[in-house]
Amino acid sequence: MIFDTIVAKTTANGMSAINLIRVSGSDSVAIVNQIFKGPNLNKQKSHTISYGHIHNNEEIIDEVLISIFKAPKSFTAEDVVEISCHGGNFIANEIIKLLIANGSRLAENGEFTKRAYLNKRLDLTEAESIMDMVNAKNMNQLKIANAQLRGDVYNLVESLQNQILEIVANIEVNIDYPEYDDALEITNEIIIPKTEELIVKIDKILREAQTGQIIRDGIKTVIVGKPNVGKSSLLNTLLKEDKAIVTDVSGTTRDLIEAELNLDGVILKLIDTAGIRVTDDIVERIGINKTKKAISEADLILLVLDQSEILTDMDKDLLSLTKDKPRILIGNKMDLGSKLNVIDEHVINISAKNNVGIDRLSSEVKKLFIDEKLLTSDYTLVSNTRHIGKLEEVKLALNQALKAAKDEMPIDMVEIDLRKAWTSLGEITGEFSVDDLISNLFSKFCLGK
Ligand SMILES: Nc1nc2c(ncn2[C@@H]2O[C@H](COP(=O)(O)OP(=O)(O)OP(=O)(O)O)[C@@H](O)[C@H]2O)c(=O)[nH]1
Ligand SMILES: [Mg+2]
Repeated sequence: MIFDTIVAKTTANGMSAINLIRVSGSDSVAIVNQIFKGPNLNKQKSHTISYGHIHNNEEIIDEVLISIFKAPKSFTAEDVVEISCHGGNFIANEIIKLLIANGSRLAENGEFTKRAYLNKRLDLTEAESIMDMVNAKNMNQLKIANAQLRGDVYNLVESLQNQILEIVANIEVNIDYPEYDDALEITNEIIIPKTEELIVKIDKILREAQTGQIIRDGIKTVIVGKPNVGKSSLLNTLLKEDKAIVTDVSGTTRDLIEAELNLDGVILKLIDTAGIRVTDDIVERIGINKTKKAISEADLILLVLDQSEILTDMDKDLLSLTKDKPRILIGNKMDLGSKLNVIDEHVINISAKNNVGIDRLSSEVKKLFIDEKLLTSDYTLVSNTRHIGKLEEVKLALNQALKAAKDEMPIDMVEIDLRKAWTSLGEITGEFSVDDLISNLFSKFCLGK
């Protein structure tokens, strides 16, 4: 595909030693050459670097290095020129202005990656993984992003698509070429076990995706409890910093306090909340409402109780408010004794103030959310919410195909649902056109000879 030539600064704004400006499109080399004093760029080979200066006909703007990547061996699969200039926004902006004046246009957000996709250099999952790589904050996140960039999700989806295609192709051949007796006559009896097998596979991928998603996006963890029980102290101890104000006055925390914690490669998105109680204070009441909303949106609740007191009505309310959520009960202030009366749920005893028992809490969180086997394996983890949503659609369509087959519906009715499953899979990678399906389909058979 031929597109116009686009330009953007690829490094972040602000002060730095170097900036990188990327130009992509069939005119990129010629455009840069017009504002470059140095070797003639039009004559340079691909994957070479040239030294020289960018000028505006009157002044030298900067001393630069120019890297040339000729199509298709470039990030976008088009001719790409990268200008390494000096840092600071002024120089980069001047160079970009010159590039625009000479025939390129400012790229939109993500447009280089979009071109890589449109030029079939990357599939959608690989394109999406680039953002995940940039955002990665630990090794596990990076591992997932790398696997996706390597094409692991693509391969997984393609293999599922092929299994469906085989059935669909066979059905089509049965219908269109009844005289072609080399092709297996597909019946509902054959479709049922094949579809069941696919559903089992997708279920497994979806189960593993939960871990993938947690590694990618973190666990939204809300610390709740009655006032003064030590919620903010727990936040601070977990973070190893004095993030939240701690006092012995009930109602110290009024607003939500958010922080991120890396727990051995698993991100906890921690939220400290206002202690819940009945109050006339308007600010505190708003805080308490926010706490309730945070509870409803949480992946995990850390419900803090006070070991030094017996269970109060407020504790009981909180126990019932959070009963349908994944939660961990924490008995804080264990240094002050254990008066907490029986709860028939496991309570982890800690002292937030004295940093005791925090390891036990960490391992409980991991036990609840992380399948250790998955963390250490190289298994492809589907982790992107969009991919998971599409896989749910695939599962639904396959279940409909299975039901139709079991109800002994005509085979072309079953095929409709199978095609739907195939298309939803294709939407994950961006390869879902019916034309592709048809040409794939017939390439599997040596028909028309
Ligand atoms: N003895 C003891 N005191 C603690 C412990 N953890 C917290 N405290 C004390 O309990 C008091 C309240 O602590 P906070 O962390 O502010 O409690 P909170 O739950 O955030 O309170 P609100 O924000 O008012 O809802 C402070 O005086 C802390 O020093 C502990 O493990 N042992
Ligand atoms: Mg607090």
